[in-house]
Parts: sequence; structure tokens; C-alpha cells
Amino acid sequence: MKIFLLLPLLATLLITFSVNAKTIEVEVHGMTCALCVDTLNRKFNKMDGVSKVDISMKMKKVRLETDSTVPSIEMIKQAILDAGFTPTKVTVVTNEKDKK
Ligand SMILES: [Cu+2]
Repeated sequence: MKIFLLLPLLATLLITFSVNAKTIEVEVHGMTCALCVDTLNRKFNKMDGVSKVDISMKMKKVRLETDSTVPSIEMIKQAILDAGFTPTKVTVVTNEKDKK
């Protein structure tokens, strides 16, 4: 019986989550070794609203999954600058769940 009450609630939560979820890709200049990747990884893992951090040294790209409108593109750029790197191009990838 309880499961019938929980399902609509879960569905509502999922919809809310997917509407706000965003994937942001940033091309970063200056990443040359595993330590650079580690520095950025730690920085973004600490950031509010970031649910997943994926950094490719080979592609020179930082891929972030965010739960909400926070952090803003400006905040992400600033964090990269603070870590000593240069953000070159920011792409907001629309979440797959939004395309319906
Ligand atoms: Cu390095």
C-alpha cells in the first residue's frame, strides 16, 4: 500500500531534479599532468551544486554535472582561474532527460 504513495513522490522528485540538472563542459588551458587534474577535481568536488566531476587531461576538458542553477558559468570560470588554469570555452550540454 505504501509503495503507491511513494511512487508519485519519487516521480515528482525525479522530474524536479532532471529539469534543473545540467552538464557543463569547459575546455581548459594549462592542464599538463595528473596533479593538475587532481587540483581541479578537488576544487570542483567541493563546489556547491556540483554532483559529478569528470576531467580529461587528454581532451583538456572539465565536465561537470550540476544539480541546480548553482554554480554559475562565471563561478566555474573563476574557480579554474583561481586554480591557475585558463578556461577557454564553456559549453552547456542539455541534459538528455530534458529532450522530450
Ligand atoms: Cu600539472
